[in-house]
Formats: sequence, C-alpha cells, structure tokens
Amino acid sequence: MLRLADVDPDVAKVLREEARRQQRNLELIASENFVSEAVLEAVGSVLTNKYAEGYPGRRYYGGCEVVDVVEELAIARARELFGAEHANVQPHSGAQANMAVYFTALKPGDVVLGPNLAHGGHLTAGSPVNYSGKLYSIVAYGVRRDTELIDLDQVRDLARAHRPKLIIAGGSAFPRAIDFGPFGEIAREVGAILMADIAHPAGLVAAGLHPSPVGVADFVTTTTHKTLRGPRGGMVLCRAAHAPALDKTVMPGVQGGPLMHVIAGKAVAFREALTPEWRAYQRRIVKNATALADALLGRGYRLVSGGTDTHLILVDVSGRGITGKDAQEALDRAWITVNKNTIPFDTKGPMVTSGVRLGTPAVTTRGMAEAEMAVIAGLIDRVLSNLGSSAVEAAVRGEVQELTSRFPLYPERTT
Ligand code: DSN
Repeated sequence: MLRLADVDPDVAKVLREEARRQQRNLELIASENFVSEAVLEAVGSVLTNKYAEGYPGRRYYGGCEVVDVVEELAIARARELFGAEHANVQPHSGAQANMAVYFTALKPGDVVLGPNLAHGGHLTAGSPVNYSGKLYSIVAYGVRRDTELIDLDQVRDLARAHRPKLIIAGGSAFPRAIDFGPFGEIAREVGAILMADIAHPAGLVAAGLHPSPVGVADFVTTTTHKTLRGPRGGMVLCRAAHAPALDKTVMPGVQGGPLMHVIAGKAVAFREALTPEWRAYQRRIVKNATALADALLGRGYRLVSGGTDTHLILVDVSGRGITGKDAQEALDRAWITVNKNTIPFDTKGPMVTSGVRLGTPAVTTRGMAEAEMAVIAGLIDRVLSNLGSSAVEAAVRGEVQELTSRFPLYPERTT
C-alpha cells in the first residue's frame, strides 16, 4: 500500500510538522482541543467515500445501509448525552448549524435578538458581515458595563420593544455560565423562538457543570470540537415537534451530502463523552480554568467579569499598555498559542483588540493540572511584561518545550 509519505511528501511533511507544533506549543485557544486517536481513526476512514444525502433509512443513494448505522449511533448518543428529543448530526460546522435553525424558524427580514459580537457573541448571531446580519433585522444585546455579565434587563426591554421572532442565547467569549431560564421566560413573554448556541460550553453542559438549555430552548446548536472534544463539525438538538422541519432545512435546505467520516467521529466522541472518565475530564477543565484565572489575578491582570465559571478566560491587557494583537504575537513567538479578542466596550477593532481569550480544554486533555496552570500564568506574565524581548521569548520557549514534553501528544505522529 502506498502511504501518504510516498504519494505526497509535501503534505506528509505538513502533517508531521503540525503534529510537532501541537506537541511543542501550549495550546490555550478556548475553542480548540485534541481528539482521541479513536476519533482521528474514524475521521480518516473509508467513510469519506460515501455519498448519503438524506437520513438513515431514507437516502437518495444506494449502498447506505452501513453508514446508516453510524449516523443512528451518533444521533442516539447525542440525544442521550444531552437528554434531547431530537438530534441532527449532519451540520458541517457551528455556522451551518445556526444557519439551519434560522432557515427553519425565520423568513428573510424577520427580527432576531442576539448577542453583540463585540461583547462576546458570535459572527453568526447577526454580525453585519455575516449572512445572519445581511438576511435578518438584527437587534443586539450586550453585557453590563459594571459587571460585564449579560444584561438581562436589556434583553427583556429590547424583546418587548422589538418583538423578535428569534432570540439567541450563547456566544464565543463569555467567561461566565449562562442561565437559560430567564431567556426562556423572555422568549415566552414575547412569543419568540429561543435558540441556545452552546458551542463553547457543550462539554460542560453534557457533564452537568453548566446550565443546560435543553428543555428550555426550542433549538440548541453546538460545534462538536471544542469542550466536547470531537471532530470539527456541528449539531442541532431540538424538540421533537421541530424535528421534521429542521431535518429538511439541514438537507436539502442548506447542505448536500453529509460527511459520513466526520459523523463517525462524532459518534465515537459522544461514546467517549458518556463515560465517567470524560465527566471527570470536564471537571478538570473548569478547575484548571479557575486556577489559571486565579494565578493571573494574582499577577495583577484584569479579567473580564472578574474571573470564570467555565473553560474560558478573557484577559484585558490594556492596563499593561499593550493590545491583544501585541500579546497574541508575542505569546506566539514564545510558543504559547492564544487569540486576541475584543473585550466589552473595547475601543480597538477586532484586528487589534484590548484582550486575549484563553481556554483550558486542550491543556487539560494533555493531563495538565492546577500546578501547571500556575506555571503557565507565570510564563504568560513574563512574555507580556517584557513585550518584544527576544531573550525572554527564547527563555520562555525553552520552558514551554520542557513543560509540554512532559505531556506527550500523538507520539507516533511526530516522527
Ligand atoms: N471560531 C470559534 C471560536 O473560536 O470561538 C467561533 O466560531
């Protein structure tokens, strides 16, 4: 059998170098994680060859009897994991999961009340540069200036004033847990549909460490690759009454053939997620985030909302006289991977920003614990307190490599 290295040494080299980068660096991007070898095996499988438009038992192509089994497994496990009446595991991404809900629930021009991207929301919750902002009439809510927590009074007032057809709860940079109950009450009061986007805390939700929107929201969307630690992809959960319309919207409405190899990876990840070990892993993610937040606070950093309840921390670096962009670039040079992020009421744009977003899912997967979080806070502080010092960056690179070498990742893939 010809291996990748024989057929295409250029791409083989990229795969090896990326495995080495993942092994060497400290991965603190809150939306990233490292899947198991089992998930990688499923995603890199012969299932990539199969066209299977439709749903199990009602496909447009022949030969789907085998892949039907894997989609049924993914659906059943997703429903069990979240206690949901219905799951559609075909969305290729979180953006397409959200699109499927919009196209199921709305007509172009309808009013949507969603979180402001600059306050921790998401591109697909109505940003003017996204389809959601172009197709619908968006009203945005934000966080309070004093607490930096979602301003539920504002959500209620805007809902009463604008009578949205859809309300969205959830985002990509909220460090605190979201209580979906008040969103449900507001949606009921104004006759709106409620969609919860739990792409970030999905793993914590499944493990019972974050409030669940299932049973409160009409639709719940998520990605499968963040805290959930599955393959890159999306999913929608909903009440049974919405299931036929939702399924029709996913396919043929917004997608064609499902990625059956990725659906197999989702099934594997959901099986892993149904174990006690995985729940313990989710608890460690939160403990590590709390430890990292405390260590940064101890070093004088201001954290948006004062801390975290989840896997995610938003650090305001403006008090250090630097920008999020400066911080991301300096940390990158020191092999600490983060992303710059706007903070609420930021005066700088999204390409510069006043903050960096950190998350603990990936380092926790590697086995790091609270002691390592204190070390990581110290390394971050050294880089940011000596911005642009190549001597400090080189010294930190050495310490990062020493730390990460103690927590091996994909050892067979780095050679
Ligand atoms: N890119 C995702 C994140 O980093 O949170 C949001 O789509």
